[in-house]
Amino acid sequence: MTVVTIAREGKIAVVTVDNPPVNALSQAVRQGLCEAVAALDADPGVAAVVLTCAGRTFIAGADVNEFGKPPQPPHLPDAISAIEMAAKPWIAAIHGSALGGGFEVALGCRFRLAAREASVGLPEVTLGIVPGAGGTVRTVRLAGVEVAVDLVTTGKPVRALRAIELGLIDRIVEGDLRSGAVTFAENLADELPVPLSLRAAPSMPETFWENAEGAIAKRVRGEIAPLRALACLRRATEVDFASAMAFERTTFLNLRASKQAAALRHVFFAERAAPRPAPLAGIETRPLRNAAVIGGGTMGAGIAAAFRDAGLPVILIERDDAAVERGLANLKAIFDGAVKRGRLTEVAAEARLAGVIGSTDYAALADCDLVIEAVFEELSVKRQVFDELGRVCRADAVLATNTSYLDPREIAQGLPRPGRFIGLHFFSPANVMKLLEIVPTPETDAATLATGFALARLLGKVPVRAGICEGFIGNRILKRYRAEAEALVRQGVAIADVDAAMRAFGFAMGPFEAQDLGGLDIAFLQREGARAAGLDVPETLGDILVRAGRKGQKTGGGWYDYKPGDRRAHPSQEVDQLLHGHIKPAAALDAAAIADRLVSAMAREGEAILAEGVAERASDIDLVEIHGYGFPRWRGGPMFCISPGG
Ligand code: T1G
Repeated sequence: MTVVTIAREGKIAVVTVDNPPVNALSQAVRQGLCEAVAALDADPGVAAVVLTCAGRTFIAGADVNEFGKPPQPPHLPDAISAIEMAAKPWIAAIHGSALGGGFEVALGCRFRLAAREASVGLPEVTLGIVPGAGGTVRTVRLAGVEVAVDLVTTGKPVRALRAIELGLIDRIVEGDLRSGAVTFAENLADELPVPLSLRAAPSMPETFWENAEGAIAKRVRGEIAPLRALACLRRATEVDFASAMAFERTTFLNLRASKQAAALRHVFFAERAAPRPAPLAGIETRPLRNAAVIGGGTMGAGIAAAFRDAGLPVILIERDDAAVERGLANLKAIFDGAVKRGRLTEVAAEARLAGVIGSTDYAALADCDLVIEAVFEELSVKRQVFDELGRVCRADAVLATNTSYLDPREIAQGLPRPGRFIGLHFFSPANVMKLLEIVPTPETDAATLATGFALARLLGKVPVRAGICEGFIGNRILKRYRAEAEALVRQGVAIADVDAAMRAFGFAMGPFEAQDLGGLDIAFLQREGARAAGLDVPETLGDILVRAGRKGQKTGGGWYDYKPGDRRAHPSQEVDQLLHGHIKPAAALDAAAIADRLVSAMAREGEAILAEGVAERASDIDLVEIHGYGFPRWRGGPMFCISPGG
């Protein structure tokens, strides 16, 4: 298949890249571009060249599938240099996303035009690398250092309207992009902009670089690429173009072979595989035009907010009017918070809330496509809800539970047409956390399961299918992680050392700090419930603390002490006294050994989960840990960590 074609519109040549699905810069595309430069330079009838792409997007970057292989010529920097130094000016016409190598190609063009909905970016750091074809060197020359630092070290793409403000593109084309670009090319001024490689680079004071480095180091918690990208940007302002390109390329090739890059590629492909499980290909999903949530507490309100963010009209059901008011107030607080953080305008927040109807009447659900309950984690309470839903909902409505610990089969017992029932386990805050554990029962039919995945795509969630066991995938591994952390403390390792080790590993918080934030009593009540049910559940160190009234930050103390109004954790003498006799004398263990011990324990539980078929593939477990439990993305997940490449 020819991936690069040339067409003529008068004296304008239109070069089209057509390499589905996202026009990645495979060897064939690079070859085709180089040949197009040579052919068009040699054609006296051509005055200028428009570069466009077929399909849904402009070039989305280098072909990530080629990363594990030795680079094949023509290399991208050379292809871009050929475009930049071509005798005829090239104009990039961008639709969809111009990302990574795709934006670097556009930087090699004399002009960058874009459709209004397009976006541009250099997301290489999200793959553990840096731009490898001039992204750092040309962007500082095009848009200045501050814009380049933000674009390259965060990896966040920029929408066209913002990109033009930042000087990253020259013009937004309304209407048909191709004809707009051809018209632009036909009317070029005689004097063309100087190619970026020939422009001087701006310089910045030492303090700028020191501050930038400090801010990035604080944000990335051990991730390498953003700081290496900053070093490339700095070099681009301090040496000539060729030397800066060489430095960038060396950095790129060096990082491409790194463990962090391998981990981030693993996550990249895992995230792309997750929303479309092969067994569900071709299965028709049920309609998702509206939804309802039973229960307006923290989880219910968060789920309703996620539905509203996706544009679904929502009915919120609560047991009485006062509870309905509280539920709506919880929702309002979520949207107000988004306004404060600049994520929503006031008008948008009002529209979000206006799309929610609060009610106590289950009859209002007669025409709902999907209903999810998020009521108290008590079997009898949940059963009552499904008795009502079974009575009022349509036969083809999807009925879901947000339970995190109960057995969905028991919740669905007695429900008419159980094929429409499924577990959809959201994570708090449900409108923010990306993970969605999808838990079918043996009765769940294929259409309902496929609809669960369709809902995840609609909400922008990362869906992972989980089998039924206590805690499904995520909470089961969490339980193992915490038990292993406690085992270290029993061995004499300091609580603060365990937390410090996991922060150094890349987590935002260690296991004990996280429990103090969430509350030690949640897991305690579960264990007490199991003990009351006659199960032999050993006493944990956490139980000792809860029995002493230490439930975490909310009681001023858990594993640590907290001063009123201050969330900083302070080692606690009372904890030392309470746990005295349960822990061995102090034992030193270095941070790497602690992290290795805890991550290995998570991975072993993951292996058991895989062996039992509770998870379908190891990468799903990694996605659960990364998108639900704060496992550092650049580590790839516990299963990746124990894999040969990890
Ligand atoms: N290479 C190879 N395959 C890619 C790809 C890429 N760069 N990007 C996407 N795909 C595949 C993906 O695996 C999936 O395949 C299909 O395309 C659709 O993707 C030198 C070295 C463009 C915004 O980081 O952000 O350039 O599962 O489901 O939601 O400096 O894909 O169907 O078989 O994500 O519409 C930098 C990565 C590379 C962009 C489209 N570029 N891609 O999102 O579709 S590094 C990136 C994306 C680089 C240079 C360096 C998104 C998208 P399958 P999708 P989407």
